[in-house]
Amino acid sequence: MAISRKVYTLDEFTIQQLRNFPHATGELSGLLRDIGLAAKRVNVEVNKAGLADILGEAGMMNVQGEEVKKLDLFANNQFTGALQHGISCAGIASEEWDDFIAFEDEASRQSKYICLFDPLDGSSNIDVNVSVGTIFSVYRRLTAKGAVVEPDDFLQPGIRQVAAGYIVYGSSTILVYATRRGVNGFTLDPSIGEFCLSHPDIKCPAQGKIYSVNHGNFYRFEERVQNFIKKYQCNTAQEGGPYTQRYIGSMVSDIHRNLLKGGIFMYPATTDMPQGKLRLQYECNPFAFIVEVAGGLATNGYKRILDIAPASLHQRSPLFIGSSNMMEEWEIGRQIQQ
Ligand code: P6P
Repeated sequence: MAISRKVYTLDEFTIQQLRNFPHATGELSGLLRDIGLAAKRVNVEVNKAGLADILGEAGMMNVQGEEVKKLDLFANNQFTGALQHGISCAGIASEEWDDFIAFEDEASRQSKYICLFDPLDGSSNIDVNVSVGTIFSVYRRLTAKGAVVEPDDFLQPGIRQVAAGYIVYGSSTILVYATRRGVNGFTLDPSIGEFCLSHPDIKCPAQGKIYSVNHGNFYRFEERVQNFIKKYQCNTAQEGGPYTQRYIGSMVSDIHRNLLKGGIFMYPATTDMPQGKLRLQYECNPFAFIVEVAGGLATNGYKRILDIAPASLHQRSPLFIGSSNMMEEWEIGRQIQQ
């Protein structure tokens, strides 16, 4: 009797992918399983945050100079712990930790991957029930297997990512990850506690009607950015408009929406943050990898995000990311205004 089982769990899907790579060791499947486990634990706390004493500030500042929320700490510990207890990761770097952490046990030192993550992005939205998320990147280590990882392992350009993904803890909880073979989304089924394939082979529409930017920064943007935004505010149907502005202050949700529906997300440099606000290693690179695999584009306004050589772990970058046609219009607009 043929077993016609259409629904794949995350584990089943990643193991199926192994069949396409006879020499694969299954380490990446293991690492993604560990991330999925931590995400399930964080999801429980995020969804009851209003009830448990896990809301509010933890009474400390992180390396970014930001107020740390109790859920930030919880999420950071869950992802660090799940990857450390697994055997598929040699070390991690987190937006919440000052420096990278090497896993020095023998099994972890034998792993060929490292992971960087923002454990809970948008956490300032938690107390008001706006969706928040986790963002992660996976790289092959540069140092030899068996050795303890070193700083350069964590300062690779985004083009060297093996995989990247995010989790949105929202109306439902979805884990989206990309390898060079494609982008796939898995929605958490609470009845079985498994992430199940719900968005196979995600492609970013080449054109969209959505632009996402914090208009409160408008007069702190460069003039060419202001002109580009005005175009979206004025365009008629004949010029590809009318456009709609959508921005909820949680990039995981903003970019997830634009990835599925088409659109452009911008966090440009401002006069008070000339390097931009978003972190290159923890936010810009993972999303740039995901969106490019899905057919979109991502730049810092001048250069492809994935080609930037990181100089420091917590380096910031301006970010323009989304539908290829809209990004190319931006590039053309930039060149005309130069
Ligand atoms: P602003 C959240 O803190 C975050 O890092 C992103 O998730 C979000 O897109 C951005 O900052 C919001 O920043 O300055 O518009 O509040």
